[in-house]
Amino acid sequence: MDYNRIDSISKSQHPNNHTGSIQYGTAGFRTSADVLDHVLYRMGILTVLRSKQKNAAIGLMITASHNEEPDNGVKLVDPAGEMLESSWEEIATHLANVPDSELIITLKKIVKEQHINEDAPASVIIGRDTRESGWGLSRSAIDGVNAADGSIQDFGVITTPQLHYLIVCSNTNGAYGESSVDGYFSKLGEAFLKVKESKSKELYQGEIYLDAANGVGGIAVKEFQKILEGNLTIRVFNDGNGTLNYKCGADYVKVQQRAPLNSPVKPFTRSVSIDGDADRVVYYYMDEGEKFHLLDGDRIATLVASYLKELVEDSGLNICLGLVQTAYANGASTNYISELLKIPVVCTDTGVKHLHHKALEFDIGVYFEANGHGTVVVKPSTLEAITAASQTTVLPEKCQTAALKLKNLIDVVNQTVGDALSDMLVVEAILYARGWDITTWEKSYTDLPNRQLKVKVQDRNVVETTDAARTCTSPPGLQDKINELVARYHKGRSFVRASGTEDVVRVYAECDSSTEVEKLAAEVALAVYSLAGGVGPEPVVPV
Ligand code: NG1
Ligand code: ZN
Repeated sequence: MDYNRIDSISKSQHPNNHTGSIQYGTAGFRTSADVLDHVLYRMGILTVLRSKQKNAAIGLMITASHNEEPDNGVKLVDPAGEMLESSWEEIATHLANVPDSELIITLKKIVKEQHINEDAPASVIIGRDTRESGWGLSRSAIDGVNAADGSIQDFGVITTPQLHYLIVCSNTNGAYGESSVDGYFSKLGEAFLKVKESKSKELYQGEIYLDAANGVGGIAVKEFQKILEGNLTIRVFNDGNGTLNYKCGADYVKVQQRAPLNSPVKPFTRSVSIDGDADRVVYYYMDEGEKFHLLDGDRIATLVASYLKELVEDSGLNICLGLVQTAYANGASTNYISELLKIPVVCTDTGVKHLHHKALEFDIGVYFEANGHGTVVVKPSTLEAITAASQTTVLPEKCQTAALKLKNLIDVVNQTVGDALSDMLVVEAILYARGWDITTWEKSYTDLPNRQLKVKVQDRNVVETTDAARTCTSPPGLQDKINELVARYHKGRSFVRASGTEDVVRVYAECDSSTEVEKLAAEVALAVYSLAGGVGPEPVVPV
Protein backbone atom coordinates (compact mmCIF):
# COMPACT_ATOMS: atom_id res chain seq x y z
CA MET A 1 0.00 0.00 0.00
CA ASP A 2 1.21 3.46 -0.83
CA TYR A 3 0.93 5.20 2.55
CA ASN A 4 2.26 8.49 1.17
CA ARG A 5 -0.58 8.60 -1.30
CA ILE A 6 -3.15 7.73 1.39
CA ASP A 7 -1.72 10.47 3.59
CA SER A 8 -1.63 13.17 0.96
CA ILE A 9 -5.21 12.49 -0.25
CA SER A 10 -6.35 12.49 3.36
CA LYS A 11 -4.78 15.86 4.12
CA SER A 12 -5.68 17.55 0.84
CA GLN A 13 -9.19 16.20 0.22
CA HIS A 14 -10.60 14.50 3.32
CA PRO A 15 -9.13 16.16 6.41
CA ASN A 16 -10.55 15.45 9.84
CA ASN A 17 -11.92 18.82 10.94
CA HIS A 18 -14.37 17.35 13.40
CA THR A 19 -13.85 18.41 16.99
CA GLY A 20 -16.13 15.92 18.73
CA SER A 21 -15.73 12.15 18.76
CA ILE A 22 -17.81 9.80 16.70
CA GLN A 23 -18.64 6.18 17.42
CA TYR A 24 -19.36 3.00 15.45
CA GLY A 25 -22.74 2.26 17.09
CA THR A 26 -25.55 -0.28 16.78
CA ALA A 27 -25.57 0.16 13.01
CA GLY A 28 -22.28 1.82 12.10
CA PHE A 29 -21.49 5.53 12.24
CA ARG A 30 -24.60 7.64 12.13
CA THR A 31 -24.72 11.39 12.56
CA SER A 32 -25.10 14.68 10.72
CA ALA A 33 -23.87 14.14 7.13
CA ASP A 34 -21.65 17.20 7.15
CA VAL A 35 -19.15 15.71 9.61
CA LEU A 36 -18.79 12.40 7.82
CA ASP A 37 -16.50 13.13 4.86
CA HIS A 38 -13.23 12.03 6.49
CA VAL A 39 -15.01 9.10 8.13
CA LEU A 40 -16.11 7.79 4.74
CA TYR A 41 -12.62 8.18 3.29
CA ARG A 42 -11.15 6.27 6.21
CA MET A 43 -13.85 3.59 6.09
CA GLY A 44 -13.06 3.10 2.40
CA ILE A 45 -9.48 2.31 3.45
CA LEU A 46 -10.58 0.14 6.36
CA THR A 47 -12.90 -1.87 4.12
CA VAL A 48 -9.92 -2.65 1.91
CA LEU A 49 -7.94 -3.86 4.94
CA ARG A 50 -10.84 -6.01 6.12
CA SER A 51 -11.18 -7.48 2.63
CA LYS A 52 -7.46 -8.30 2.54
CA GLN A 53 -7.73 -9.94 5.95
CA LYS A 54 -10.79 -12.00 5.09
CA ASN A 55 -9.82 -12.65 1.50
CA ALA A 56 -13.40 -11.86 0.52
CA ALA A 57 -15.57 -9.00 -0.69
CA ILE A 58 -16.65 -6.59 2.06
CA GLY A 59 -19.64 -4.23 1.85
CA LEU A 60 -19.84 -0.54 2.62
CA MET A 61 -23.36 0.85 2.93
CA ILE A 62 -24.02 4.57 3.19
CA THR A 63 -27.29 5.14 5.01
CA ALA A 64 -28.81 6.57 8.16
CA SER A 65 -31.85 4.31 7.87
CA HIS A 66 -34.84 5.90 9.62
CA ASN A 67 -32.98 9.03 10.81
CA GLU A 68 -33.96 12.36 9.31
CA GLU A 69 -32.70 13.46 5.90
CA PRO A 70 -29.73 15.65 7.06
CA ASP A 71 -28.15 12.66 8.83
CA ASN A 72 -26.18 9.98 7.12
CA GLY A 73 -24.04 7.05 8.13
CA VAL A 74 -21.88 4.17 7.07
CA LYS A 75 -21.69 0.54 8.03
CA LEU A 76 -19.39 -2.25 6.94
CA VAL A 77 -20.72 -5.64 5.94
CA ASP A 78 -18.64 -8.77 6.60
CA PRO A 79 -18.18 -11.64 4.11
CA ALA A 80 -21.20 -13.75 5.05
CA GLY A 81 -23.47 -10.69 4.83
CA GLU A 82 -23.41 -10.13 8.57
CA MET A 83 -22.60 -6.88 10.37
CA LEU A 84 -18.94 -6.06 11.00
CA GLU A 85 -17.34 -8.14 13.79
CA SER A 86 -17.41 -6.20 17.06
CA SER A 87 -13.63 -6.08 17.60
CA TRP A 88 -13.43 -4.25 14.28
CA GLU A 89 -16.08 -1.78 15.40
CA GLU A 90 -13.55 -0.55 17.92
CA ILE A 91 -10.88 -0.36 15.26
CA ALA A 92 -13.29 1.62 13.06
CA THR A 93 -14.13 4.01 15.89
CA HIS A 94 -10.46 4.63 16.62
CA LEU A 95 -9.58 5.13 12.95
CA ALA A 96 -12.45 7.57 12.44
CA ASN A 97 -11.34 9.75 15.33
CA VAL A 98 -7.54 9.98 15.08
CA PRO A 99 -6.13 13.32 13.91
CA ASP A 100 -4.78 13.46 10.35
CA SER A 101 -1.22 13.36 11.67
CA GLU A 102 -1.86 9.90 13.18
CA LEU A 103 -3.75 8.32 10.31
CA ILE A 104 -0.82 6.47 8.78
CA ILE A 105 0.61 5.20 12.03
CA THR A 106 -2.86 3.95 12.98
CA LEU A 107 -3.28 2.13 9.66
CA LYS A 108 0.14 0.52 10.01
CA LYS A 109 -0.78 -0.61 13.50
CA ILE A 110 -4.02 -2.19 12.25
CA VAL A 111 -2.11 -4.00 9.49
CA LYS A 112 0.40 -5.35 12.00
CA GLU A 113 -1.98 -6.29 14.77
CA GLN A 114 -4.55 -7.86 12.47
CA HIS A 115 -1.89 -9.79 10.51
CA ILE A 116 -3.01 -8.31 7.21
CA ASN A 117 -1.11 -9.20 4.08
CA GLU A 118 -0.80 -5.84 2.33
CA ASP A 119 -0.25 -7.55 -1.02
CA ALA A 120 -3.49 -9.54 -0.89
CA PRO A 121 -6.23 -8.46 -3.32
CA ALA A 122 -9.19 -6.48 -1.96
CA SER A 123 -12.72 -6.12 -3.21
CA VAL A 124 -15.32 -3.67 -1.93
CA ILE A 125 -19.03 -3.44 -2.77
CA ILE A 126 -20.56 -0.01 -2.19
CA GLY A 127 -24.18 1.08 -1.98
CA ARG A 128 -26.07 4.10 -0.71
CA ASP A 129 -29.63 5.12 0.08
CA THR A 130 -31.44 8.09 -1.49
CA ARG A 131 -30.11 10.83 0.82
CA GLU A 132 -28.77 13.86 -0.99
CA SER A 133 -25.48 13.64 0.87
CA GLY A 134 -25.01 10.01 -0.22
CA TRP A 135 -23.41 10.68 -3.59
CA GLY A 136 -20.66 12.92 -2.18
CA LEU A 137 -20.01 10.56 0.71
CA SER A 138 -19.77 7.62 -1.66
CA ARG A 139 -17.09 9.55 -3.61
CA SER A 140 -15.13 9.95 -0.37
CA ALA A 141 -15.39 6.22 0.35
CA ILE A 142 -14.34 5.41 -3.21
CA ASP A 143 -11.34 7.75 -2.80
CA GLY A 144 -10.38 5.72 0.26
CA VAL A 145 -10.75 2.37 -1.52
CA ASN A 146 -8.73 3.65 -4.49
CA ALA A 147 -6.04 5.16 -2.29
CA ALA A 148 -5.61 1.75 -0.64
CA ASP A 149 -5.65 -0.03 -4.03
CA GLY A 150 -8.86 -1.99 -3.55
CA SER A 151 -11.18 -2.88 -6.40
CA ILE A 152 -14.69 -1.41 -6.29
CA GLN A 153 -18.13 -2.36 -7.41
CA ASP A 154 -20.35 0.67 -6.85
CA PHE A 155 -24.03 -0.28 -7.07
CA GLY A 156 -25.20 3.30 -6.50
CA VAL A 157 -28.63 3.69 -4.89
CA ILE A 158 -29.75 0.33 -3.44
CA THR A 159 -31.44 -0.88 -0.27
CA THR A 160 -29.36 -2.05 2.69
CA PRO A 161 -30.57 -5.66 2.31
CA GLN A 162 -29.67 -5.61 -1.37
CA LEU A 163 -26.09 -4.79 -0.41
CA HIS A 164 -26.01 -7.68 2.07
CA TYR A 165 -27.42 -9.98 -0.61
CA LEU A 166 -24.76 -8.85 -3.11
CA ILE A 167 -21.98 -9.55 -0.62
CA VAL A 168 -23.20 -13.08 0.07
CA CYS A 169 -23.69 -13.86 -3.62
CA SER A 170 -20.28 -12.49 -4.46
CA ASN A 171 -18.53 -14.46 -1.72
CA THR A 172 -20.31 -17.73 -2.52
CA ASN A 173 -19.70 -17.50 -6.25
CA GLY A 174 -23.41 -17.20 -6.96
CA ALA A 175 -24.49 -20.20 -4.87
CA TYR A 176 -26.95 -18.02 -2.91
CA GLY A 177 -28.13 -16.18 -6.02
CA GLU A 178 -26.90 -14.12 -8.91
CA SER A 179 -24.69 -11.27 -7.74
CA SER A 180 -26.64 -8.43 -9.31
CA VAL A 181 -29.58 -6.22 -8.43
CA ASP A 182 -31.66 -7.98 -11.11
CA GLY A 183 -30.63 -11.30 -9.56
CA TYR A 184 -32.00 -10.10 -6.22
CA PHE A 185 -35.39 -9.15 -7.67
CA SER A 186 -35.81 -12.32 -9.66
CA LYS A 187 -34.69 -14.64 -6.83
CA LEU A 188 -37.19 -13.27 -4.32
CA GLY A 189 -39.95 -12.36 -6.76
CA GLU A 190 -39.97 -15.75 -8.47
CA ALA A 191 -39.84 -17.56 -5.15
CA PHE A 192 -42.94 -15.63 -4.08
CA LEU A 193 -44.78 -16.57 -7.26
CA LYS A 194 -44.01 -20.20 -6.51
CA VAL A 195 -45.65 -20.12 -3.08
CA LYS A 196 -48.68 -18.21 -4.23
CA GLU A 197 -51.09 -19.33 -6.85
CA SER A 198 -52.90 -16.51 -8.62
CA LYS A 199 -56.33 -17.01 -7.06
CA SER A 200 -57.27 -15.50 -3.72
CA LYS A 201 -57.76 -17.87 -0.83
CA GLU A 202 -60.58 -17.50 1.72
CA LEU A 203 -60.26 -14.13 3.48
CA TYR A 204 -56.94 -13.28 1.87
CA GLN A 205 -57.00 -10.41 -0.64
CA GLY A 206 -53.92 -9.90 -2.78
CA GLU A 207 -53.71 -6.15 -2.37
CA ILE A 208 -51.61 -4.08 0.03
CA TYR A 209 -50.77 -0.39 0.54
CA LEU A 210 -47.11 0.35 1.08
CA ASP A 211 -45.63 3.40 2.79
CA ALA A 212 -42.07 3.54 1.41
CA ALA A 213 -40.89 6.29 3.86
CA ASN A 214 -39.94 8.38 0.80
CA GLY A 215 -36.79 6.30 0.69
CA VAL A 216 -34.95 3.80 -1.45
CA GLY A 217 -37.59 1.11 -0.89
CA GLY A 218 -39.90 3.19 -3.11
CA ILE A 219 -37.53 2.54 -5.99
CA ALA A 220 -36.93 -1.13 -5.22
CA VAL A 221 -40.61 -1.99 -4.84
CA LYS A 222 -41.29 -0.88 -8.42
CA GLU A 223 -39.31 -3.89 -9.65
CA PHE A 224 -41.35 -6.22 -7.46
CA GLN A 225 -44.54 -4.60 -8.74
CA LYS A 226 -43.56 -5.63 -12.26
CA ILE A 227 -42.65 -9.21 -11.33
CA LEU A 228 -45.70 -9.74 -9.11
CA GLU A 229 -48.30 -8.10 -11.33
CA GLY A 230 -51.53 -10.05 -11.26
CA ASN A 231 -50.51 -11.90 -8.09
CA LEU A 232 -50.00 -9.21 -5.51
CA THR A 233 -51.04 -5.62 -6.05
CA ILE A 234 -48.75 -3.24 -4.16
CA ARG A 235 -50.09 0.32 -4.03
CA VAL A 236 -47.18 2.51 -3.04
CA PHE A 237 -47.41 5.88 -1.29
CA ASN A 238 -44.67 8.05 0.22
CA ASP A 239 -42.66 6.70 -2.69
CA GLY A 240 -40.13 9.55 -2.81
CA ASN A 241 -42.26 12.61 -3.51
CA GLY A 242 -42.14 13.78 0.09
CA THR A 243 -39.42 14.20 2.71
CA LEU A 244 -37.51 11.08 3.71
CA ASN A 245 -38.85 9.53 6.95
CA TYR A 246 -40.93 12.63 7.70
CA LYS A 247 -44.05 11.45 9.52
CA CYS A 248 -43.81 8.20 7.66
CA GLY A 249 -41.88 4.96 7.55
CA ALA A 250 -41.70 1.95 9.85
CA ASP A 251 -39.96 3.72 12.73
CA TYR A 252 -42.50 6.56 12.83
CA VAL A 253 -45.44 4.18 12.67
CA LYS A 254 -44.00 1.86 15.35
CA VAL A 255 -42.81 4.50 17.82
CA GLN A 256 -45.67 6.98 17.37
CA GLN A 257 -48.21 4.18 17.08
CA ARG A 258 -50.08 5.99 14.34
CA ALA A 259 -50.59 5.81 10.59
CA PRO A 260 -48.12 7.67 8.35
CA LEU A 261 -48.91 10.71 6.22
CA ASN A 262 -50.96 9.93 3.10
CA SER A 263 -52.14 6.61 4.49
CA PRO A 264 -55.29 5.10 2.96
CA VAL A 265 -58.33 5.86 5.07
CA LYS A 266 -60.49 2.88 4.12
CA PRO A 267 -60.98 0.72 7.22
CA PHE A 268 -59.20 -2.64 7.39
CA THR A 269 -56.88 -1.87 4.48
CA ARG A 270 -53.81 -4.07 4.94
CA SER A 271 -51.04 -1.49 5.06
CA VAL A 272 -47.29 -1.84 5.29
CA SER A 273 -44.61 0.65 6.36
CA ILE A 274 -40.93 0.17 5.61
CA ASP A 275 -38.05 2.40 6.69
CA GLY A 276 -35.67 4.70 4.79
CA ASP A 277 -33.23 1.97 3.71
CA ALA A 278 -35.84 -0.81 3.48
CA ASP A 279 -34.61 -3.18 6.15
CA ARG A 280 -37.53 -2.79 8.58
CA VAL A 281 -41.20 -3.49 8.08
CA VAL A 282 -44.39 -3.23 10.12
CA TYR A 283 -48.03 -3.77 9.20
CA TYR A 284 -50.99 -1.71 10.37
CA TYR A 285 -54.63 -0.93 9.66
CA MET A 286 -57.39 1.41 10.85
CA ASP A 287 -60.66 -0.11 12.03
CA GLU A 288 -64.16 1.23 11.33
CA GLY A 289 -63.86 3.54 14.36
CA GLU A 290 -60.57 4.93 12.98
CA LYS A 291 -58.63 3.19 15.72
CA PHE A 292 -55.07 2.42 14.70
CA HIS A 293 -53.88 -1.20 14.93
CA LEU A 294 -50.18 -2.04 14.70
CA LEU A 295 -48.76 -5.42 13.72
CA ASP A 296 -45.07 -4.99 14.43
CA GLY A 297 -41.94 -7.11 14.29
CA ASP A 298 -43.14 -9.26 17.19
CA ARG A 299 -46.30 -10.09 15.27
CA ILE A 300 -44.35 -10.90 12.13
CA ALA A 301 -42.03 -13.12 14.17
CA THR A 302 -44.92 -15.03 15.73
CA LEU A 303 -46.72 -15.40 12.40
CA VAL A 304 -43.60 -16.74 10.70
CA ALA A 305 -42.52 -18.97 13.59
CA SER A 306 -45.96 -20.53 14.08
CA TYR A 307 -46.30 -21.32 10.37
CA LEU A 308 -42.78 -22.75 10.19
CA LYS A 309 -43.50 -24.87 13.27
CA GLU A 310 -46.58 -26.34 11.62
CA LEU A 311 -44.66 -27.17 8.45
CA VAL A 312 -41.72 -28.64 10.37
CA GLU A 313 -44.11 -30.89 12.33
CA ASP A 314 -45.95 -31.97 9.20
CA SER A 315 -42.70 -32.71 7.41
CA GLY A 316 -41.67 -35.14 10.16
CA LEU A 317 -38.12 -33.77 9.96
CA ASN A 318 -36.03 -33.41 13.08
CA ILE A 319 -35.49 -29.65 13.01
CA CYS A 320 -34.85 -27.40 15.99
CA LEU A 321 -36.77 -24.16 15.47
CA GLY A 322 -36.17 -21.16 17.70
CA LEU A 323 -37.02 -17.50 17.98
CA VAL A 324 -34.83 -14.59 19.02
CA GLN A 325 -36.11 -11.28 20.38
CA THR A 326 -34.80 -8.28 22.31
CA ALA A 327 -36.04 -6.65 25.50
CA TYR A 328 -38.19 -4.38 23.30
CA ALA A 329 -40.40 -7.36 22.39
CA ASN A 330 -43.87 -7.00 23.78
CA GLY A 331 -44.29 -9.24 26.85
CA ALA A 332 -47.50 -10.64 25.37
CA SER A 333 -45.64 -11.86 22.29
CA THR A 334 -42.95 -13.58 24.35
CA ASN A 335 -45.64 -15.24 26.41
CA TYR A 336 -47.54 -16.37 23.32
CA ILE A 337 -44.43 -17.85 21.72
CA SER A 338 -43.18 -19.74 24.72
CA GLU A 339 -46.47 -20.73 26.38
CA LEU A 340 -48.79 -21.31 23.44
CA LEU A 341 -46.56 -22.03 20.48
CA LYS A 342 -44.03 -23.80 22.72
CA ILE A 343 -41.15 -22.52 20.61
CA PRO A 344 -37.89 -21.78 22.44
CA VAL A 345 -37.34 -18.05 22.68
CA VAL A 346 -34.10 -16.23 23.52
CA CYS A 347 -33.54 -12.55 24.36
CA THR A 348 -30.38 -10.77 23.14
CA ASP A 349 -28.96 -7.27 23.11
CA THR A 350 -30.45 -4.74 20.72
CA GLY A 351 -29.07 -4.63 17.17
CA VAL A 352 -29.61 -7.27 14.51
CA LYS A 353 -26.03 -8.48 14.68
CA HIS A 354 -26.76 -9.90 18.13
CA LEU A 355 -30.03 -11.48 17.08
CA HIS A 356 -28.56 -12.86 13.86
CA HIS A 357 -25.71 -14.62 15.65
CA LYS A 358 -28.02 -16.15 18.20
CA ALA A 359 -30.48 -17.28 15.53
CA LEU A 360 -27.68 -19.15 13.74
CA GLU A 361 -27.55 -21.52 16.72
CA PHE A 362 -30.93 -23.02 15.74
CA ASP A 363 -31.52 -25.25 12.69
CA ILE A 364 -34.09 -22.65 11.71
CA GLY A 365 -33.78 -19.37 13.62
CA VAL A 366 -36.40 -16.67 13.36
CA TYR A 367 -35.32 -13.30 14.68
CA PHE A 368 -37.12 -9.99 14.79
CA GLU A 369 -36.75 -6.75 16.65
CA ALA A 370 -40.10 -5.26 17.66
CA ASN A 371 -39.39 -2.44 15.21
CA GLY A 372 -39.71 -4.87 12.31
CA HIS A 373 -36.07 -5.63 11.62
CA GLY A 374 -35.49 -9.34 11.20
CA THR A 375 -35.40 -12.47 9.09
CA VAL A 376 -35.16 -16.26 9.16
CA VAL A 377 -31.86 -18.12 8.96
CA VAL A 378 -31.57 -21.78 8.02
CA LYS A 379 -28.52 -24.00 8.52
CA PRO A 380 -27.22 -25.29 5.17
CA SER A 381 -27.50 -28.90 6.40
CA THR A 382 -31.14 -28.27 7.41
CA LEU A 383 -31.92 -26.78 4.03
CA GLU A 384 -30.36 -29.82 2.37
CA ALA A 385 -32.55 -32.15 4.47
CA ILE A 386 -35.66 -30.12 3.63
CA THR A 387 -34.81 -30.08 -0.08
CA ALA A 388 -34.18 -33.83 -0.08
CA ALA A 389 -37.48 -34.48 1.72
CA SER A 390 -39.34 -32.28 -0.76
CA GLN A 391 -38.05 -34.34 -3.67
CA THR A 392 -38.30 -37.88 -2.37
CA THR A 393 -41.22 -40.19 -3.05
CA VAL A 394 -40.59 -42.52 -0.13
CA LEU A 395 -42.06 -40.19 2.48
CA PRO A 396 -45.81 -39.95 3.08
CA GLU A 397 -47.36 -37.30 0.84
CA LYS A 398 -48.17 -35.01 3.79
CA CYS A 399 -44.49 -34.91 4.79
CA GLN A 400 -43.28 -34.30 1.28
CA THR A 401 -45.81 -31.52 0.68
CA ALA A 402 -44.86 -29.83 3.95
CA ALA A 403 -41.16 -30.06 3.08
CA LEU A 404 -41.84 -28.52 -0.33
CA LYS A 405 -43.82 -25.69 1.25
CA LEU A 406 -40.97 -25.11 3.70
CA LYS A 407 -38.43 -25.04 0.90
CA ASN A 408 -40.48 -22.62 -1.19
CA LEU A 409 -41.11 -20.28 1.74
CA ILE A 410 -37.43 -20.24 2.71
CA ASP A 411 -36.62 -19.18 -0.86
CA VAL A 412 -38.70 -16.01 -0.36
CA VAL A 413 -36.55 -15.07 2.64
CA ASN A 414 -33.48 -12.88 2.28
CA GLN A 415 -31.44 -14.82 4.83
CA THR A 416 -28.52 -12.42 4.69
CA VAL A 417 -30.17 -9.75 6.85
CA GLY A 418 -33.57 -8.26 7.76
CA ASP A 419 -35.15 -7.15 4.48
CA ALA A 420 -38.40 -5.18 4.56
CA LEU A 421 -39.56 -6.20 1.10
CA SER A 422 -38.60 -9.85 1.44
CA ASP A 423 -40.23 -9.99 4.89
CA MET A 424 -43.36 -8.41 3.44
CA LEU A 425 -43.51 -11.12 0.78
CA VAL A 426 -43.02 -13.80 3.45
CA VAL A 427 -45.92 -12.35 5.48
CA GLU A 428 -48.09 -12.19 2.35
CA ALA A 429 -47.21 -15.79 1.49
CA ILE A 430 -48.18 -16.99 4.97
CA LEU A 431 -51.39 -14.96 5.14
CA TYR A 432 -52.25 -16.42 1.75
CA ALA A 433 -51.43 -19.97 2.83
CA ARG A 434 -53.57 -19.55 5.93
CA GLY A 435 -56.34 -17.72 4.07
CA TRP A 436 -56.19 -14.91 6.63
CA ASP A 437 -56.95 -11.23 6.55
CA ILE A 438 -55.16 -8.80 8.84
CA THR A 439 -57.66 -9.05 11.69
CA THR A 440 -57.41 -12.86 11.82
CA TRP A 441 -53.65 -12.46 12.11
CA GLU A 442 -54.05 -9.90 14.89
CA LYS A 443 -56.32 -12.16 16.94
CA SER A 444 -53.51 -14.55 17.93
CA TYR A 445 -52.65 -12.46 21.04
CA THR A 446 -53.23 -8.98 22.48
CA ASP A 447 -50.27 -6.63 22.81
CA LEU A 448 -49.62 -5.08 26.21
CA PRO A 449 -49.86 -1.28 25.93
CA ASN A 450 -46.32 0.08 25.62
CA ARG A 451 -44.46 3.34 25.20
CA GLN A 452 -40.95 4.31 24.13
CA LEU A 453 -39.43 7.65 25.12
CA LYS A 454 -36.06 9.32 24.56
CA VAL A 455 -34.18 11.27 27.21
CA LYS A 456 -31.40 13.70 26.35
CA VAL A 457 -28.48 13.48 28.75
CA GLN A 458 -25.01 15.01 28.90
CA ASP A 459 -23.25 11.73 28.14
CA ARG A 460 -25.37 8.75 27.21
CA ASN A 461 -22.51 6.36 27.93
CA VAL A 462 -23.06 6.83 31.66
CA VAL A 463 -26.00 4.46 31.24
CA GLU A 464 -24.68 0.91 31.27
CA THR A 465 -26.73 -2.26 31.19
CA THR A 466 -26.41 -6.03 31.43
CA ASP A 467 -28.63 -9.06 30.80
CA ALA A 468 -29.64 -8.00 27.26
CA ALA A 469 -30.29 -4.44 28.52
CA ARG A 470 -32.88 -5.60 31.05
CA THR A 471 -30.81 -4.49 34.03
CA CYS A 472 -29.17 -1.12 34.38
CA THR A 473 -25.82 -1.27 36.20
CA SER A 474 -24.94 2.43 36.00
CA PRO A 475 -25.61 5.13 37.11
CA PRO A 476 -25.99 3.81 40.68
CA GLY A 477 -29.53 3.74 41.99
CA LEU A 478 -31.28 3.92 38.62
CA GLN A 479 -32.21 0.23 38.46
CA ASP A 480 -33.56 0.31 42.04
CA LYS A 481 -35.69 3.29 41.11
CA ILE A 482 -36.99 1.51 37.99
CA ASN A 483 -37.83 -1.58 40.07
CA GLU A 484 -39.72 0.57 42.54
CA LEU A 485 -41.73 2.31 39.80
CA VAL A 486 -42.50 -0.86 37.85
CA ALA A 487 -43.79 -2.61 40.97
CA ARG A 488 -46.68 -0.13 41.13
CA TYR A 489 -48.12 -1.23 37.78
CA HIS A 490 -49.94 -4.42 36.89
CA LYS A 491 -47.86 -6.42 34.38
CA GLY A 492 -45.41 -3.52 34.50
CA ARG A 493 -41.99 -3.80 32.85
CA SER A 494 -39.51 -1.11 31.97
CA PHE A 495 -35.85 -0.78 31.05
CA VAL A 496 -33.48 1.88 29.79
CA ARG A 497 -30.39 1.82 27.57
CA ALA A 498 -28.15 4.21 25.69
CA SER A 499 -29.07 4.33 22.03
CA GLY A 500 -26.36 3.27 19.61
CA THR A 501 -27.70 5.36 16.76
CA GLU A 502 -28.88 8.59 18.42
CA ASP A 503 -27.48 10.74 21.17
CA VAL A 504 -30.20 9.76 23.66
CA VAL A 505 -31.10 7.28 26.36
CA ARG A 506 -34.10 5.16 25.39
CA VAL A 507 -36.86 4.28 27.82
CA TYR A 508 -39.23 1.37 27.24
CA ALA A 509 -42.28 0.70 29.38
CA GLU A 510 -45.25 -1.64 29.21
CA CYS A 511 -48.13 -2.51 31.52
CA ASP A 512 -51.73 -3.61 31.13
CA SER A 513 -53.29 -0.15 30.77
CA SER A 514 -52.74 2.32 27.94
CA THR A 515 -53.14 5.38 30.17
CA GLU A 516 -51.00 3.99 32.98
CA VAL A 517 -48.20 3.06 30.60
CA GLU A 518 -47.76 6.72 29.63
CA LYS A 519 -47.25 7.46 33.32
CA LEU A 520 -44.81 4.64 33.91
CA ALA A 521 -42.71 5.60 30.86
CA ALA A 522 -42.60 9.25 31.92
CA GLU A 523 -41.68 8.36 35.52
CA VAL A 524 -38.80 6.20 34.33
CA ALA A 525 -37.74 8.95 31.91
CA LEU A 526 -37.71 11.38 34.81
CA ALA A 527 -35.57 8.99 36.85
CA VAL A 528 -33.08 8.80 33.95
CA TYR A 529 -33.13 12.57 33.67
CA SER A 530 -32.37 13.03 37.37
CA LEU A 531 -29.81 10.25 37.83
CA ALA A 532 -28.05 10.21 34.45
CA GLY A 533 -27.46 13.92 33.86
CA GLY A 534 -30.50 14.99 31.85
CA VAL A 535 -30.28 18.12 29.73
CA GLY A 536 -33.02 20.35 28.31
CA PRO A 537 -36.65 20.22 29.45
CA GLU A 538 -37.51 17.73 32.18
CA PRO A 539 -39.84 14.86 31.20
CA VAL A 540 -43.39 15.58 32.32
CA VAL A 541 -45.37 12.87 34.07
CA PRO A 542 -49.05 12.94 33.06
CA VAL A 543 -51.48 13.25 35.98
P1 NG1 B 1 -30.62 2.12 19.01
O1 NG1 B 1 -30.61 3.54 18.56
O2 NG1 B 1 -29.31 1.57 19.48
O3 NG1 B 1 -31.75 1.85 19.96
C1 NG1 B 1 -32.02 1.41 16.85
C2 NG1 B 1 -33.02 0.31 17.13
C3 NG1 B 1 -32.33 -1.02 16.97
C4 NG1 B 1 -31.69 -1.17 15.60
C5 NG1 B 1 -30.84 0.06 15.30
C6 NG1 B 1 -30.31 0.07 13.89
C7 NG1 B 1 -34.89 0.35 18.70
C8 NG1 B 1 -35.31 0.51 20.09
N1 NG1 B 1 -33.57 0.42 18.47
O4 NG1 B 1 -30.93 1.23 17.73
O5 NG1 B 1 -33.26 -2.03 17.20
O6 NG1 B 1 -32.66 -1.40 14.62
O7 NG1 B 1 -31.54 1.28 15.53
O8 NG1 B 1 -31.13 0.64 12.96
O9 NG1 B 1 -35.72 0.14 17.83
ZN1 ZN C 1 -33.11 0.66 8.36
